[in-house]
Amino acid sequence: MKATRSILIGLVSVAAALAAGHLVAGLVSPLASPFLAVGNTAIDLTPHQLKDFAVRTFGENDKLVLLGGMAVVLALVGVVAGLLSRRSPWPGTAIAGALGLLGVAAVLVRPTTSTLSVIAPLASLVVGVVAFRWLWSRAATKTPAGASAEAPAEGPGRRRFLVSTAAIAAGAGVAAVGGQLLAGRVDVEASRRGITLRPGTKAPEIPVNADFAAEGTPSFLTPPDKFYRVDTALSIPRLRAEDWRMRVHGMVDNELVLTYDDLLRRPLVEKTITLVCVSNEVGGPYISTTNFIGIDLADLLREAGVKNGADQLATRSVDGWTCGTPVSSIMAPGSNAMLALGMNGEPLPLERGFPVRMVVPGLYGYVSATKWLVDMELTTFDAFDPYWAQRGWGKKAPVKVMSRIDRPKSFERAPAGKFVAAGIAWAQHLGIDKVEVRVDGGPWQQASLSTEVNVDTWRMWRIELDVAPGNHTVECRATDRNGLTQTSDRAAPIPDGATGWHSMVFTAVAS
Ligand SMILES: Nc1nc2c(c(=O)[nH]1)N[C@H]1C(S)=C(S)[C@@H](COP(=O)(O)O)O[C@H]1N2
Ligand SMILES: [Mo]
Repeated sequence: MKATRSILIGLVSVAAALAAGHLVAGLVSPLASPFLAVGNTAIDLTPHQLKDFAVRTFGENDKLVLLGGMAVVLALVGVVAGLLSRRSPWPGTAIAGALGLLGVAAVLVRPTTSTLSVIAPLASLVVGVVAFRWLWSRAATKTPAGASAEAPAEGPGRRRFLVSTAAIAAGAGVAAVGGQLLAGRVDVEASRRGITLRPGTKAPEIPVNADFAAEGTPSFLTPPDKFYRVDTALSIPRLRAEDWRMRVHGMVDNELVLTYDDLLRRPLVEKTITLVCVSNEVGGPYISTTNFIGIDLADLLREAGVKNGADQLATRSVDGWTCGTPVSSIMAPGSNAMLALGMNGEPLPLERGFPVRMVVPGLYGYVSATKWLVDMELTTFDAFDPYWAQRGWGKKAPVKVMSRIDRPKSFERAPAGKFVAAGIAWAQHLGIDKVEVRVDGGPWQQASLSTEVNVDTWRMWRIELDVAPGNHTVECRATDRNGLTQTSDRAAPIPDGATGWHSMVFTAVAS
């Protein structure tokens, strides 16, 4: 068989297999799509250094890059399967079967698998093998022993082969689009649009001097499109508020099952809170602030009645991500821990965890901020390791006191003389006492701080420096309300947050 023909068979069969699985998944459960399941499993198996690299390099596009890369690899497998099958259909059949089994395995290991989910990768397996065999038989004509298995280059055989291939390719296209439409048929946007949140207590107005945005700091409240995003979800879960249920169970006196309406009947409060990710290197970008709207989480747990000894609240998202939060951090007076339904005056955007997420000030996001939250189990730290703990990160991770320089920018060139440096600092849940800055290892000078909004948010600093022409290094360090000054010891983000002083090199130019 001609190489072009065998390659075409391989490619079209892979496409048909993927599309069939995607279509069936659209019917039974979107997360059962073998393509997405393999991608999600790849994310879970990726070492964190590679994950960090992917996020740093591709930013919010990291997941698109992963899906694109998978598509390229699958296409290559299709090409190889085709080329190996020029004389006999068996190598390609075996490869199609193996790919199918990989899809089945990926769906089976997903935490969201139901019995029904397995139908989707099974459909891929069957369609992949059958499409391959059928196209192969159309391309090859029965020839007397000894002659090569080759359809005539021209004539009805060739036409028949091309028509069959085109039909399968078109069918794959329709199935893929159909699967996508079916997966999106849950009209979560309409569900979200139908909700109005009216908090009984509003967050206080942000004072004008809460940031030094004119001098290079971020604005106090982060605009929605600038808010950092970190999660393992390859496709954003689509869960309607009407369908949302959450069970509070485990070591409790009264098991609860809550609906979204149950939450709306409770007092809604609005609070200004900063969210910060443990993956930040010193000076990193994953920190943002918003007004969250939600209900008091400690009240809810009191209603469930936390049994003695339950020290961990294990939470799970609809796509199977898990998180463990110290019960004591939630129950402490003034913890401000909440089940958030909204931010920025609106219901949560889908990528922020619609319909319900958790927020606990003072703890990094991976141990507190479960998005697409659907399950709460009171347990112990001994009994359960959540997602990131299983991957070597700390089980407990209070936010460390930290400061960052936003101006000067790295290797900025600025006129010599008066220069205003500015940045942010945070000691969440305690508050910032002071920020100090030094130039070229000189004496520490105290920066001015912005008006404090509350101890659960970041605080901005600025300082006027006088710089001679030449290269300079600026460093900063923050001190929290307990008098603890940020250590200069450098630590990596893993296991429980980076430490060290942020520094910036810039050039002052004689004017
Ligand atoms: N379901 C789910 N929730 C999650 C995560 C996740 O991967 N899945 N990541 C957590 C991490 S590591 C952080 S830092 C915050 C980030 O929230 P954001 O994306 O809204 O900024 O969400 C947390 N909640
Ligand atoms: Mo994070």
